[in-house]
Amino acid sequence: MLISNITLPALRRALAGASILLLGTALLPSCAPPAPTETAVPSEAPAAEAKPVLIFQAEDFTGQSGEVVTESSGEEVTYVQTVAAESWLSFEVDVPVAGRYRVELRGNSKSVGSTAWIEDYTDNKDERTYDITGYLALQEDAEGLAFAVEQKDGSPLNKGLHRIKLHLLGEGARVDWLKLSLLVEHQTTPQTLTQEMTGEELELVWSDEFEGTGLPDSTKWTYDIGDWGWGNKELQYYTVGRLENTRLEDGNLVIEARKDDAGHQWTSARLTTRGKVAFVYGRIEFRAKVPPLRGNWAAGWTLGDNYVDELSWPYCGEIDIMESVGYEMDDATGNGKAHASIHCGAYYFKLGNQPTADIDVVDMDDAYHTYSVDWSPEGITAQVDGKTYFEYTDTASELAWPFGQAQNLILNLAMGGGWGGLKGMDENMTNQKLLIDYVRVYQRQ
Ligand SMILES: [Ca+2]
Ligand SMILES: [Ca+2]
Repeated sequence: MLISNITLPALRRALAGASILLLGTALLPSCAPPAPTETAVPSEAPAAEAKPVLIFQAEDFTGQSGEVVTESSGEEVTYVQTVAAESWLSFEVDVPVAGRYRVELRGNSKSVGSTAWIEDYTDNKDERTYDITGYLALQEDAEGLAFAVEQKDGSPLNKGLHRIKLHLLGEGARVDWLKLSLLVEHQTTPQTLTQEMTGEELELVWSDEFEGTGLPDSTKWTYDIGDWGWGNKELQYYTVGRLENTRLEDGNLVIEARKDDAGHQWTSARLTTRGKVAFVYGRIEFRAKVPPLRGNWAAGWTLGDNYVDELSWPYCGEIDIMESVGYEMDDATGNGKAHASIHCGAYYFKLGNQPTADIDVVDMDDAYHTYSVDWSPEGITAQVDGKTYFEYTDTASELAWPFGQAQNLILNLAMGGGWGGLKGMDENMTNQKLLIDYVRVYQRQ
């Protein structure tokens, strides 16, 4: 559900008191961003007048690093210009509604190749760095002060106070304003299926066989939207309900990544059961063909239903049933590796100790293989074609075992990013397909 029942005046009242917060796109008629492409709009987008929109004038920053100067142009634009090659401006953002936001930045730079990115929760207790935009390019403009708006979609923001830093990389970066606008309100999940895992006999409790044509079953799946980088500086824009990126075909779910598509470097799709159904325990398995070529990152995994924004992770739990990166696959034979991992508060990358394992898989791209986890109150194991190669059994504490809580299933094909793009991108790669024959969830009685 979205906030279609909240009027602008009601929002203004709700937001009154935030000193540097203005509301309403009508404030900026001359610098509206280009109309979003059809793919950039979630199908359940609220009416424009109902969206919370937060605008921060750059000159209203609450903190800074590096030398910055506030200037005005002849067009009555007041902006901040950096002097050092690396600077940041900080702001306090009081987010009224949890959800996925569009981030827009109006600026330019004296130098070529300048970029900006936004760090969220700069005061977090874990000393983590939460990148919620990936790189926003600042267009070079040596003299003219022709400001341009760059945008990223889908940044996750929980309701409440966020201390953020706008990082500016490059000499002479200029910023007029920063705008956050709600794309999709955070969805809760109405149904949780809790599986018995006490016996040996498998009983099917939920599945999608991906029969038929058109878009996948909307009673089972929703979509994550955007190109905010997903915490990994990934390249793709995840579209919502767009057949080019997600469709049923020949008994499979096809997730297709497409290069130079719809105004984006890459488009692709990320399907989730969030908003439909979540799971506690079970044997979760899917049968798939996984694409080759350097630069892709295919995954079937779970994310805790408690996830709202990056601060939720890894405490909400994550179970990676199968991950594959294209650079590990032999393009000629399709022989590659499947990885299984879990992430939780006690074990994750920042601590350098996340439990993980991999196994060689023959002909991953042309032959179907079955990837599964067996998740019970005693632990989690992972299999390829029934062969167990990963085991996790630390259930001693909430930090080590958030897996008594509901998880959503996610299927996606990413491009680039910290792992997928570790060895660069195959320049000849254009379209990539992850084919999934079915997803099934069983209990054991
Ligand atoms: Ca300004
Ligand atoms: Ca099928």
